[in-house]
Amino acid sequence: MNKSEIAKSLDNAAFKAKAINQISNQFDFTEEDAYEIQRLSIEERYARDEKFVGLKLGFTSYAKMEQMGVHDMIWGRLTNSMWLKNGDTLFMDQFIHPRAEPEIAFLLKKDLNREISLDEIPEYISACAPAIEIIDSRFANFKFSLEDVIADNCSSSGFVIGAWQPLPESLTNRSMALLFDKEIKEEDSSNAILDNPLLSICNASRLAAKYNQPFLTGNILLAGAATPAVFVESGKKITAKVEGIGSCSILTK
Ligand code: 0L1
Ligand code: MG
Repeated sequence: MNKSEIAKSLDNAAFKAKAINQISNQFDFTEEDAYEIQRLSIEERYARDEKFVGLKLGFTSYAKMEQMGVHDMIWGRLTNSMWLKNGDTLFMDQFIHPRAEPEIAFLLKKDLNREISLDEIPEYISACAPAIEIIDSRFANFKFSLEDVIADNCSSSGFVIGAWQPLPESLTNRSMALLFDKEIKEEDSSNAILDNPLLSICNASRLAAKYNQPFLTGNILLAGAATPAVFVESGKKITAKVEGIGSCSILTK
C-alpha cells in the first residue's frame, strides 16, 4: 500500500468504527511519512466537508515520552465533527474502543506561524477551559508503534470543552480529575503536562510551524492528558474537573 492507500484505510476505519491491524509491521515508514499519512487521512475528512478547528498534543508527559522511547511529543488535527458540546451524549457505537482523558484547552486570539515563548502567550491566547479528549485508536487493541499512532492522527476522535475562562498567569499545581458519575477514575496535577501546561502552547506553535499547519485565530489547542486515559463505559456521566478553571461533561450511551 502507498501512503494514500494507508491514509484511506485509516480514515475508513474511523468512519466505520472498525479496527484495523497495525501498519508499521506490514510496511516500513518513517515519522515524516507518518505525518504525511495523517495529513492525507484528514484530507479525506475535509472532502466530506469537515473543517479543521485546532490541534492536539499527545505524549506530553515526560514519563510517557520515556515509556515510548521518544524525545518529543506527537500532534494531531482536530475537526468540527469531533467536537461534542458540553453535556452532549457520546454514542459508543460510533467508536471502536474509546478512552477519555482530562485535559486543558486553549483558544487562539491571533494567528500563529512561528514558535513562541512563554512570555508571548498572553498576546496569542485569549482563554483556557477544562476539556475531555476522547481517543480511539483505529488499531486493534490500541496496539501501535510511534509511526502508527502519528499516521492515525494520534488517536483523535472526540473532545468536549467547558466554559472558556480568562487565561490565568499560571496553570501549574492544579488538580485535574476524570470522573465517571461521582467516582474519580484518575486524578493528577496539571504539572503532569510538560511540568507546565502553558508549555504545550509553545510546543504546538513550534510543531505547527515545522509542519506548515496553519494555526489561526479561533483555533483551539488540546494541551495533552494529565492522567492515563480511561476506557469509556456506557451509561455514565464523564466529567473532567480542573481546579480553578471549572468542569465539563458528556453522557455516554
Ligand atoms: O494523549 C493523547 O491524546 C494520546 C495520543 C495517542 C496515544 C494513545 O492513543 O494512547
Ligand atoms: Mg489527549
